[in-house]
Amino acid sequence: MSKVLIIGAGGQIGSELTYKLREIHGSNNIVASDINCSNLDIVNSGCFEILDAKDYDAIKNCVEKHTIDTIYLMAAMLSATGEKHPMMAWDLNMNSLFHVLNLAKEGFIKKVFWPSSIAVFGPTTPSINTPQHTIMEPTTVYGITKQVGERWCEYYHKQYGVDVRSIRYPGIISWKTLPGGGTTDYAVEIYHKAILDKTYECFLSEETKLPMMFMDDAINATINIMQAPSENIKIRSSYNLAAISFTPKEIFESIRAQIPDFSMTYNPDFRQAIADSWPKSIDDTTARTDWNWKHKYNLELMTKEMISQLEKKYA
Ligand code: AKB
Repeated sequence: MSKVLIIGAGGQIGSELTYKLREIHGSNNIVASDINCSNLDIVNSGCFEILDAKDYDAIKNCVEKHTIDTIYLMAAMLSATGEKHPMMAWDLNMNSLFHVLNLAKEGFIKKVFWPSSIAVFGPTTPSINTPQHTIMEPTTVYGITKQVGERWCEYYHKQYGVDVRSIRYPGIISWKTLPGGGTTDYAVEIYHKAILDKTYECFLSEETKLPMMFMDDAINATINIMQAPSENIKIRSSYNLAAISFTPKEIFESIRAQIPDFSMTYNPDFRQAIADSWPKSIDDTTARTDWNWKHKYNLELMTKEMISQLEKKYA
């Protein structure tokens, strides 16, 4: 039985991955970790360790203590926060990746999942149906760390046989844990505000189309790529992954179909330039062919699920 360490288990995707992997493999086989964690569900529903993703020795000790063979490295500084703290973003995003890749190279662990992002693309990338292989000139620090990280993942696979697997996540929408510091965060905040205040001021302009995905699809993709036979994983940098693309106006309209008195205003800030540099839609044919990726949620289904879950949460 595989023993898994999740680094960054308190975050938006890390927390849901922890719940799902504990459900599949049993709580005893999943060690959740984070630098701090206010999510008591994660801390109390199985083994939890305080762990700084920048500290190689601390990760190695944790791997040895729990005889870990697989790491999901979910800790990262996202696009908007990264622009405010460029060197901290570089330090966290790159060093954590090197630590985990080196543990695999040195034989301490067998398998690694590391998320990349649509942020690897930039203003010179074809923005509609962005291909798997294309121009990549990211303009954010976060995007640069993800692009460089992809190159290192491929290098460690080719040179040292490291079994590392990766997905370029679009914006992820979920109701359990809030995202922090991303450009796509508006598409989560909007649902909370629609229910709590019936009004939302959006930090992107109304026609800014971005690739997005509901959390359940993102978690399925993550688990599926990790379960796929190694020979099916032909791309060892990172796979394009797509589900839905929409603008702030379109998500607003999908919410208003269910909450008729919801209103929205637009006040774009520095995150507009980041969003403008990213693709509007992604071609993920390679992931669909290589490891059978399929998404389930469209905008309407996702909005129904978000509103129904948040209405229960805030009742
Ligand atoms: C962000 O907005 O920075 C992230 C991402 C697209 O990787 N959600």
